[in-house]
Amino acid sequence: MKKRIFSGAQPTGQLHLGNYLGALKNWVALQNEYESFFCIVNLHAITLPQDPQVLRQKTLDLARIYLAAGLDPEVSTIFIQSDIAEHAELTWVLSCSSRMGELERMTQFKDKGKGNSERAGVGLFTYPVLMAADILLYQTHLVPVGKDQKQHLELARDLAERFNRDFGRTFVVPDPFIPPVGANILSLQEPAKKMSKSDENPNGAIFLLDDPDTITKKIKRAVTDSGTTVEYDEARPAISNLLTIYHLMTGRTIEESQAHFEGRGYGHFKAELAEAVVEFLKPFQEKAQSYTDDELNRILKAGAEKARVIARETLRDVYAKMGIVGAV
Ligand code: ATP
Ligand code: LTN
Repeated sequence: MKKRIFSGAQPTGQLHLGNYLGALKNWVALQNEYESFFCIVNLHAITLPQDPQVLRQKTLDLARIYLAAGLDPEVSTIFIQSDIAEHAELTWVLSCSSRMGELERMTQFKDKGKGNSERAGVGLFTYPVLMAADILLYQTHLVPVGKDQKQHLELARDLAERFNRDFGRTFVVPDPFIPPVGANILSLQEPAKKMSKSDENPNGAIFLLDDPDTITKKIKRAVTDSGTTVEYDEARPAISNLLTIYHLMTGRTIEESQAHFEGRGYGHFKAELAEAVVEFLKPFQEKAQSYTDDELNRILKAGAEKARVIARETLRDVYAKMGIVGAV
């Protein structure tokens, strides 16, 4: 039997190169080797306020991005989180065994709640429990994510182990898959932070659907460290980040890339990097335009039907083990 992978992204903002290089690229690379589930996590999206009209549109747009990135609906199960009610149900169960202290330690809650727990939404606080439910429902072995999700994955493992200890073996304990390169693409404007779709400054991120002009401008404006050589050096995060992107876009190793730019300045490097990103995104953008809403809805419906069978089976087992029985 193939092992399972599960991952997801939120239908908020626009997906950027960080999301692609840290997550989607690996989903595509792993999809054939594993039994694969990729979810559009719209219930996570509402942990911050969303415009209903926009959320509806972004949900379908994210399916477009998944397919354009190379997820194959014949191979992978692609679905919308809210189509499977079991995600919300298992969240309740797991929240009863989660501790306030362990959720308070989650750095994303501290960041997104802006350190003000008096005003932060409860959904933002329990967000990692919903994420654990997503993963554990499908008896997932491996979860390909970017580095920022590592702590959430540890919580999912702890909750699985706790439940297995208290009620007998029920959940597979999932492992994270965090790529050695690309798991933490940095903002082009503030290289101390990760590239993020919720960043107030849109110049910090290259969005997957940005046009060539915008991409070129953003790269030209990207901050660089003091120094002039195009070299990978942890003490120079800005240029190292750009070089990492170049490496991942072109397939040239970091060493080959350094050799290629030896004796040339930042200006030359940035022009070639912009060209590489534009070339890389062109076929992706063409593919993203090619799906009709009907096609997407058909794929998502078929995905939900497959996912539901497994989610039901897991939740039934959970309830049975806990003595939760209904009258019907
Ligand atoms: P953002 O901070 O950009 O709003 P998010 O983490 O809330 O992003 P999701 O769409 O849920 O956004 O993330 C999808 C995937 O992208 C996750 O696996 C996450 O770890 C990964 N990811 C997000 N930002 C980066 C980044 N800068 N570098 C690498 N991977 C990233
Ligand atoms: N929290 C994740 C998105 C997410 C996810 C998941 C990722 C929700 N459920 C399950 C992997 C597995 C984020 O990237 N912001």
